[in-house]
Amino acid sequence: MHIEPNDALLVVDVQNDFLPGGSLAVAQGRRILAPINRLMPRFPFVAATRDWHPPEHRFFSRHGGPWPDHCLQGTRGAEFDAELEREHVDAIVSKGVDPQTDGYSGFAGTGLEDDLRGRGIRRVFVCGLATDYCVKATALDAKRHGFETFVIGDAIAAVNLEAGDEERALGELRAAGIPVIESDELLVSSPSPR
Ligand code: VGL
Ligand code: ZN
Repeated sequence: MHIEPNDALLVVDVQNDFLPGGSLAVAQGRRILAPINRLMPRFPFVAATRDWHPPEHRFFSRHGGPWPDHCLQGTRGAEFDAELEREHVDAIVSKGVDPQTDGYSGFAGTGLEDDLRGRGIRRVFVCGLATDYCVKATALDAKRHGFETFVIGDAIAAVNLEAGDEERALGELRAAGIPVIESDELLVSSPSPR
């Protein structure tokens, strides 16, 4: 599968709090860094989302929600992982800013859809964290908005709050017409980096 001029890579929430040592760590999170760093320079457009919560966020457990405090605006936990090669990120999309809504999707309350349309993007490839929340929500929204959408299976990892969440999320994606591909399918057959 070739990477084409109207393709975008969406890198979801590769932030310290979602990686080992962070407040909402995804156990296998670091395995996604190498494939993401290989993919980014090959894509004509790369957007990185970041979870960017205010302290009063309703989804924090101290306000009755399911999550420990994470990705608080301006904190170290909200910074991108140091290994993520930032020079290949063209746009940063802050999400989860509204304290009343979960903010899982990179399209919720952001300018991402308009930005992609303005650039003539037709296909969207989603990678990052976490498979069962923000990757899933972002990919489902991309598809709903009419983009041909793929998820990159070796460049995502799940929280797995409940056993089986990862498999269920992948099943939902496939049922929505979103294929789960491997990074090598894109890397091996696509022409030179930009
Ligand atoms: C996420 C739980 C809460 C994610 C964000 O990035 O998948 N998960 N906030
Ligand atoms: Zn969050």
